[in-house]
Amino acid sequence: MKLTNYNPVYNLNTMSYLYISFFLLFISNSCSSGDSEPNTAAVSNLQVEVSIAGANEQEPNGDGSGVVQVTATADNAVRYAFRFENGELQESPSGTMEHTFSEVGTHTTNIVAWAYSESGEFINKTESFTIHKSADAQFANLVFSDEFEEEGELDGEKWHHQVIPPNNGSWHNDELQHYTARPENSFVSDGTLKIKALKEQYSYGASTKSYTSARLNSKFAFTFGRVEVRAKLPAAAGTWPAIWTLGANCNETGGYFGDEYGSGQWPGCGEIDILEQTGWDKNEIISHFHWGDRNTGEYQNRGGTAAVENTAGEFHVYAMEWTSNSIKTFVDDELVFELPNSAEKPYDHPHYLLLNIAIGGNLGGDVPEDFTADTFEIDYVRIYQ
Ligand SMILES: [Ca+2]
Repeated sequence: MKLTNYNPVYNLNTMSYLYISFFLLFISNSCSSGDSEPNTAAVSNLQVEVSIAGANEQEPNGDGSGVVQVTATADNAVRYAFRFENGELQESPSGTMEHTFSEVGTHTTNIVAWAYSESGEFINKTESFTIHKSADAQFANLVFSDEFEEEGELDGEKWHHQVIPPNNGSWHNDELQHYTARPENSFVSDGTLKIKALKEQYSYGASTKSYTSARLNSKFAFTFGRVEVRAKLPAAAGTWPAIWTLGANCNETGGYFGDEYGSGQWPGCGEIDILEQTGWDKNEIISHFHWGDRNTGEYQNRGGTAAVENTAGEFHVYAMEWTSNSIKTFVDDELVFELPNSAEKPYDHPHYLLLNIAIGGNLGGDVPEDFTADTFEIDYVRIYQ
């Protein structure tokens, strides 16, 4: 492996381009004079060059941006693929790819490169190197946001209403509500999203419930990043607000992504509860993780709580920072819980964001007779990578 100085406009040595071009020309000429049999030669001689942005003699581990350029070449290869940070295999017909590493600090990591022959046979190679990522550079790019500035309906480009009860006419966890797409249950006004739980008789098909609410799916899925949601929580007993994610491969009935990312089931696809609050303790918040172990399939869960005053009267920022090494949740920049991340957990593939209030059930508990309505108010949702 060779470390080279990285220029934002990818800077392959012009001479090597020329050399490769002449070489290809020579090969194709020599083939064209013979028969037209497909090239069945074995792929060999895989070379991987990793170029860390800003690396030089003074800063051999780079300029702190965490950006690398990787270039793979091999004899008789027609396409390539790379894997970064134990993530998903990413195809690269050209053999060149840029990647931004997410973990802050100076650490040794690796890139795995694959080269494929025309017949699909492949070889691979792992390159290890040390890279520096500064805290300032992490999560610097806003990749999804809603500030809720447009009055009225939610932005249909960003949000999906999940309304089909997936569990025989009901939702899971013995919850008591139906979710609807009606403006009675979710709307934007005065710069904030309101998710409103109501006491009312409402039927979905043959199933009638005594409460309604809204459950939103982001139409944006992402792997690694920082999520920030500034919100006021509902105050009433029996309400169970949540800011959370599911693996986009969770193919739940009525969910936005369907089988686009595969047909996984909970808990195998992974769940991150950035914020939950029970219906009986409004002075505490919960962060919790539910997942299925990739090796054993066994259900696992971990989580923590934090005391927070006045969650209904004041806005607080509920955040989550997700890398290949850890997932941390925060309230107003105070750490709530940190889960070490690793390959046996399903936290290295795209997740989407959910916002909802459930009524009653496992974490909502008893709903008082005099409950009529309550609101979960969200000033913004911002996702950075
Ligand atoms: Ca706002």
